[in-house]
Amino acid sequence: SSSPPPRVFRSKLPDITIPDHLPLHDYCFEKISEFSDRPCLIVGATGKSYSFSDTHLFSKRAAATFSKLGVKKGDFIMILLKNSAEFVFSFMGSSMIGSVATTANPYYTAAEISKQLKMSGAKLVVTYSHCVDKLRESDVDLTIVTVDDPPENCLSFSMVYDADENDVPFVEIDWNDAVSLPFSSGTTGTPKGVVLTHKSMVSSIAQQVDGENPNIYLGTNDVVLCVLPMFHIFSLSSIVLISIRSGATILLIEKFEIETSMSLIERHGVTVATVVPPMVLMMVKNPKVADFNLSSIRMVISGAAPLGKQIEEALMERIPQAVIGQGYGMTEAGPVLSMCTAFAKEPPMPTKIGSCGRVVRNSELKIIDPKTGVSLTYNQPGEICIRGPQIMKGYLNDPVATSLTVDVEGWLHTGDIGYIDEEEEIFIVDRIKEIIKYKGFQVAPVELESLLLTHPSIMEVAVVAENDEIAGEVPVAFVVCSAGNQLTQEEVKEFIAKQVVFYKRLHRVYFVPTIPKLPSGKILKKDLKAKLSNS
Ligand code: AYL
Repeated sequence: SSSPPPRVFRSKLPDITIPDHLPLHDYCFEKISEFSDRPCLIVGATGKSYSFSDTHLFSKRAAATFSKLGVKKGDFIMILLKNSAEFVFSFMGSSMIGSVATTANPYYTAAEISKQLKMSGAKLVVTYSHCVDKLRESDVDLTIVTVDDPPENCLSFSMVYDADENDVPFVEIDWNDAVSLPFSSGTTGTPKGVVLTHKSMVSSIAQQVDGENPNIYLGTNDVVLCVLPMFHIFSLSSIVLISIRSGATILLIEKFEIETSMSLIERHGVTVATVVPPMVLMMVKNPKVADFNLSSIRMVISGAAPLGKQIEEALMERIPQAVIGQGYGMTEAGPVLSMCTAFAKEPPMPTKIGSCGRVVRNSELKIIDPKTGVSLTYNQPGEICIRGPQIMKGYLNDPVATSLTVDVEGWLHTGDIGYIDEEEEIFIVDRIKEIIKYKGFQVAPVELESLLLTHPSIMEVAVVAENDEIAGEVPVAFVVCSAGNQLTQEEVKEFIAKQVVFYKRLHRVYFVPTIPKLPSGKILKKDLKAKLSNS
C-alpha cells in the first residue's frame, strides 16, 4: 500500500552535522589554514586583494580596536558601509568580541538611520565621512569611525591596521547569543531588528555549503561576485560568509553598473554570480553584455524576488555553460529556506524553471492553509512555514511581533504563498504579507503610510505594490485629501522622497474620494491593487 502524502517536507539531501560549538567567526575561519594565502577579498575598484590570513588578522585587529573603544559583549555596533573589505573586518571583528552588528544602507536618510540607531541602541558606527552629518542628526551619543578621512571628533578606521591582534579580549560566546541584527518588516508593520544568533547564522551557512554533498558546492577555485549589498542578509550570508567558510574568493563591487561589473567578471574570472532578478534583466537586455567574455561563470544564484521564466531562459541562452537557479530566503529565516539543488556537488539534482529549489537540510518545511492552519500536501498552495536551527531568535524587544511570526511550536510563518510539487520543488506564487519588493529591497507600506499621514492635507492613505517590469514592484499610494485641501501627485511624491531612501519613493499617487475598508478598519488592499492597470 502507498504511504500517505507528506505534510512536512525535508531535504532530499541527507542531513549534516552542524558544528554547534563554534561562534560564527570561528566557524567561518575554521578551515583557513588550508587556504590562508589564497585571496579572500578582491576590491573590484582598486584590484587590491586580501588573503584569508590578512582577512582573519584584520578582523582580529578590528575586534581589538572596537574593544578598546569600549564595545563589550552584547553591545551593538552599526555598520553603515557599501561592499568593502572594511565591512568584512568590522562584521567579523564584532562577532569576535561578542557584540552584535546591525547593518544599514549608507543611502538611508538621517531619519531612517536614526530609527535603527535608537531601536538597536548602537553606540559605535563604522561609516564614511559623508554620512557623519546624517548620524549627528539623531541625538544619540556615538563613537564614529570612518573608513576615509575622519571629520572632527571622529576616528579613523586606519587605527585598525595598527592595532595589536593579541589585544582581543577573551569573551565566552553562547550559541544563542546574537551576532547580527538586520532589519526587516517581516509579515507586518514597520522594520524591526531581527535577532540572528551564532546558532542561526552558522546553521544557515552549514545548510548551504557544508557536508559531503553541499547544497551549494564552492571551492578554493571559485570567484564569487559580490555586488549585492552586504548590509542585506542575502549577500552577507549567501555570498560573503559562505565563501569565507569554503575558501572561495569574493569579488567586491560597490554598485551594479552593467559594463563595469561585466568587465570585472571577465577580468577576475568570476565563477559564481549571485544576483537579484533586475540584474538578470539587465544582463539579458543590455546589448553591451555581448562584448564581454562571461564563459567563466558556472553558476548563477538568483534570489530575494521572483525570477521570471522568460528572463531565466534568456539568461540561459546568454551564458549556456552556467547552471541557473534560485534561492529563497527571508531575513527572519536566517535567511535561506530553499535552494536550487542543481548547485550541489553530486549527483546533480536538476530543478525546473521557476522553482526556488528544495528545502535546505536539517529543517522542516510545511505549507498550511492560511485560514485554517491545516498543513497541505503536494501541489496545494498555502503559506510556507519553516522550522530549524537557522531561524531568528525573534524581533528585538518585540515579543508580540515575534509571536505573530514564530508560533509556539517553533514554525516561522513566512507570509509567502507557495506549493511543493511531487519532486519536492518549491514554487512561490503569491504573498499574503504587505511588504513591497523593489529590486529585492523591502518597502514597508506602513512606514510610508505613517509618513503620508503626517502631511496636513492628507486624511487617509493606502500604499500598495504596483507591478513593474524592471523593479518587479514599485510602491504607489492611494490618497484621500482632507476637506478643502488639494495636492498634486508631485507634491506627494516629493514629500516622501525627501524622507526616505531612493527605493522607497512613491512611483505614482492616485487621488481617491475614499479608501475601501472592512468595518474593522482593515484596508482592502486587494481591491486597490485590482484598480491598477498593470497588476
Ligand atoms: P527579505 N522568489 C520569490 N520571492 C522571494 C525569493 C524568491 N527566490 N526570495 C525571497 N523572496 C521574497 O527578508 C519572499 O517574499 O530577504 C520572502 O519572504 O528582504 C521575502 O522576499 C524576504 O525578503 C538566499 C536567497 C537570502 C534569498 C535570500 C533572500 C533574502 C531576502 C538568501 O540565498
